[in-house]
Amino acid sequence: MDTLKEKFAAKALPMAAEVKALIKEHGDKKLGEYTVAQVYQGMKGIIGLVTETSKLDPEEGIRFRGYTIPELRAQFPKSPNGGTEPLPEGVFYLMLTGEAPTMDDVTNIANNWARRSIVPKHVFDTIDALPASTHPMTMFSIGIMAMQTESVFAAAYRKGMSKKEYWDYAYEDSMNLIARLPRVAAYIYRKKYKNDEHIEPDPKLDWAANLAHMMGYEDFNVKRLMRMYMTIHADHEGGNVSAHTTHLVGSALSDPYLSFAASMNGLAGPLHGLANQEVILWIMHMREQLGGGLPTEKQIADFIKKTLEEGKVVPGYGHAVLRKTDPRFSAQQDFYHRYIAIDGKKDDLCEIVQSIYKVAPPILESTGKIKNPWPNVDAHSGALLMHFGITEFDFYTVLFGVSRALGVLASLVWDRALGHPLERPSSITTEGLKKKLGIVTVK
Ligand code: CMX
Repeated sequence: MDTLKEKFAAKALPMAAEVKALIKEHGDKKLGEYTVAQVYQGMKGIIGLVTETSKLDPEEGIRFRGYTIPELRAQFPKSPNGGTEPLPEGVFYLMLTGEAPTMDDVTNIANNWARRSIVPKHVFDTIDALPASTHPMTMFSIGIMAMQTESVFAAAYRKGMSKKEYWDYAYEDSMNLIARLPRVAAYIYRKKYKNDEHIEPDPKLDWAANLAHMMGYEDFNVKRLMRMYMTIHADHEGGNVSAHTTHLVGSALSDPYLSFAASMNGLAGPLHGLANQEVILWIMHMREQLGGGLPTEKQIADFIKKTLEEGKVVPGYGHAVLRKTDPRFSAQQDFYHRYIAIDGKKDDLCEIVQSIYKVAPPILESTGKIKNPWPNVDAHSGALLMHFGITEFDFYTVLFGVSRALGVLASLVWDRALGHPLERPSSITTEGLKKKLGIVTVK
């Protein structure tokens, strides 16, 4: 058993017994009540899931096992080669074990993933069989599905594994999958945009830097950005579409490949992860209409109003839970000011992002219906990637997806260790709901 797995078992197995006892003793107690609006409008605010890896506070933003993003960036192990951003290996360690990692822990995971990172040829062949015009997220999801042939969870289930072993095989699949995703993502990138010319992984590089390398970017700042990007997108508690989907599909004992591929289909929606490509498209559209250059704040305000009048959403703004500026947005702003906007240098697109941040919130607030007028993670990420020459914006959600694997797969291993059963909430018809509330409709 590898050391990370041993550590996980030492934490999770006693906790599984504790949770069982908790349900036995307190199972009848109420956690809250919910309203008709919550039932119709996406179950927002209903506590219906247990997720150990992170918790989202509406005012403060995400905490990974208690650590905020600024704390992760300041305190967590960094690349010994002059790194200034946390290594995502450490964030995974934190989410899986609940403990802050040492540099040794991070190095062990990096080596472990490097050993597991070989992607079978048929995965590339499957991606190659798709039309060139296929969206990168579709390629990514199909690539993950093609890799499902490798599932040790599915193979062990077929042989008749005991419930007690579920977490062990879920761990193995999750580690293999995380190790292989950068290779699959980079393959899609190079196939689609770089003449199908591929770059072999460099086993000496950490997970995020290797992704940048395989995509063809050796600039230290791109590797630095990739480490931060892979850290901040990793998890956002359990109810968001990608995390919830992994949990839901996994609850049917679908293996981690099936569960994660399903979650990526959710991430590919424009109200979730695809918003990072939509933000760039929206800004490009605005600049096109204005004939290029840097738009004034008035022009940005007019474009936002026009977007709203046309019944469209302003991408990168709003959130189902957050009610303040997303700290993931602030981390990216900080990255821009720390590493790009220095010595009098500026980046046009990043400057536009800053101007939108000044102008958009009061306009969105004035609609009276948008609950959160502040930017989310997607409002900034594309502009930083564009700055470093990664201009293929329809690929951006794939990067989000590689990162999201860290959180949702750590959670999936926990789900199996804690013995979470099949998820199956009840639904009601509108007629049934009216009857329950004694509402009589006069026709
Ligand atoms: N622009 C325009 N209208 C918006 C809006 C925005 N950025 N955010 C919310 N609204 C609208 C909703 O569409 C809804 O309108 P209707 O009543 O006409 O249906 C109303 O305001 C109330 O919505 P809400 O309760 O504030 O927000 P939801 O929890 O329903 O939705 C979200 C949250 C993120 C889907 C929404 O804010 C949105 O569409 N934002 C733009 C897309 C985006 O950036 N998504 C990325 C989120 C982060 C991520 O997952 O990656």
